[in-house]
Amino acid sequence: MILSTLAITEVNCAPFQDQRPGTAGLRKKVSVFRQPHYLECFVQAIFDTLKLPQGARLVIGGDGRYHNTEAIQTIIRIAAANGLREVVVGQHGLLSTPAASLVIRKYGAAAGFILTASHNPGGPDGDFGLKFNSPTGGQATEQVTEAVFRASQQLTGYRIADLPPVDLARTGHTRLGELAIQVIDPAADYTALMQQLFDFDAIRDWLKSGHRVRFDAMHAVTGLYARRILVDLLGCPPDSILHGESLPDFGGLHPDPNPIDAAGLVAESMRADSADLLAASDGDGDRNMILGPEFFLSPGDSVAMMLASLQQIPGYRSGVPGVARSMPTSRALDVVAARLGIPCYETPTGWRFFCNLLEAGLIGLCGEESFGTSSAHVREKDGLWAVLFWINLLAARRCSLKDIASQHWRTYGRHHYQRWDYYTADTARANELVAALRSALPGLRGRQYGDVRIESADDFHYRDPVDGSESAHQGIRLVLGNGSRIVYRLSGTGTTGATLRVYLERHVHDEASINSSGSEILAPLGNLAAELARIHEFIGANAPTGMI
Ligand code: G16
Repeated sequence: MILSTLAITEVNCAPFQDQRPGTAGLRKKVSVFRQPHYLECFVQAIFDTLKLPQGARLVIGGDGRYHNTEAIQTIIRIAAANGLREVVVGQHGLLSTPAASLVIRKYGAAAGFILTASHNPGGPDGDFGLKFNSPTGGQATEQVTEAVFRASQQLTGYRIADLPPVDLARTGHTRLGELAIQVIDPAADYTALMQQLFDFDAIRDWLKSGHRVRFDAMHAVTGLYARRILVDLLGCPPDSILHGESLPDFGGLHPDPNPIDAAGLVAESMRADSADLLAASDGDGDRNMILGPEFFLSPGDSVAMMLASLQQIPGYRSGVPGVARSMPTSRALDVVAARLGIPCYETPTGWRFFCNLLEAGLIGLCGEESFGTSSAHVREKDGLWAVLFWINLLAARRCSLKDIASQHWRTYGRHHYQRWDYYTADTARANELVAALRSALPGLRGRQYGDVRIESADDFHYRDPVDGSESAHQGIRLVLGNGSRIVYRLSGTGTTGATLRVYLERHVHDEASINSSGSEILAPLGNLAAELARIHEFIGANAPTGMI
């Protein structure tokens, strides 16, 4: 159908008051996003804020969750009504978050819309989400997302073009009047980049010599990427991929790659016939969990060990100028960076805080406790990239994951690490708990608990070294004298209630402590953390609702 001009309708409606983006975009129940005008208003608030040039190019893709394709059609119509003239969209509406970041950069887009609620459950009763990225491929900054929120509160309506649905099933170029649409293969650019970064020949040889990989795509977006890379190019048998079909409700799974939600994979890793590397990714493909036979690699260790091993990976042989981790992430990375004599930046939780550092060339590797790791190859965290890094490293080192970790700990000491989560439906009480803890900070400094002294207690405040922007109240941290640390913050990704996250860490050096279980080493610290924050008193919890 050829349209000569776009017919645009101005729709008047009342603003929504709950469109403040969280840690990574706006996440709500599907039913909230499906309310009349809800998505439209949020998208209009983004365009009002970004003020993109007329004729600009937009990238759109999502993790395939329920409501993905309908929302894409709506966004295309609003984009057209707001002057955009080129849209690049993944086939079937799919783009993993890291692939979207790459495509935004490669196609010189003015912005990207990524439709995902990440690891949150999908389906009609699940969650939906939308985040928008800048031309760098990185997530919008906190300043921009706050400006969008303010715009959303003042909105009086939105503009929408009268367009027929775009055929997302076939790749290629089409035009709808003045709007040019390109439907792309979601995996092509990403696969080509992975071939440049990693030694595919060495991996193929390693696999041919009998080593095995098992990848759980959790019925989310990475199935198609994993098939293309692991099966088609590297020669893994097709049954190496578990839950490979992308489904709108993720097959009822909770697509969160952690030992609780990917318990099946953990069980496989404990079997005598375990694969050499087992891994999982999340809804939108930006998270990763890495396991070996009878071995779980904690995310903080993973990024530290990557830094220590860069020389083994073709794309990283020239090293990195610096590294970064989010504040609650284990300080294992700091220890390796110090040994290498490069800076290690500490940022607030949220991948967007790494983006300025990456863009300015200050860092080349970064990671988070929440199963996120990546490098300067894109501006998002990247699940499959991390999996390929580890496969490449195993192929280069020709030893087990456990052996690599043991050697690392003998060299740098081990950071035992756990996160204890406390969910409550009562958000107000969770906020009161944090406020009370914040006011107690001055009194906590210097206090002695048994043989441990609280050396410092503060509320993390970040000043971006690139643009000087400030972010306050980014988590409460207590640094203790025996190499321990406790961090508290409220999750920014949930859609109901509140989750208090308590991050526990202890750096140990002696052989016996290195080989002890994290639970044993960290239990006293977790109990002290609960006591100091008066968790039972505020939210009635006697024990964490989840431990990772
Ligand atoms: C998002 C951000 C991550 C962040 C995580 C924290 O992850 O992209 O950078 O570490 O949230 O989650 P919470 O606020 O719940 O602790 P994702 O994978 O959900 O986009």
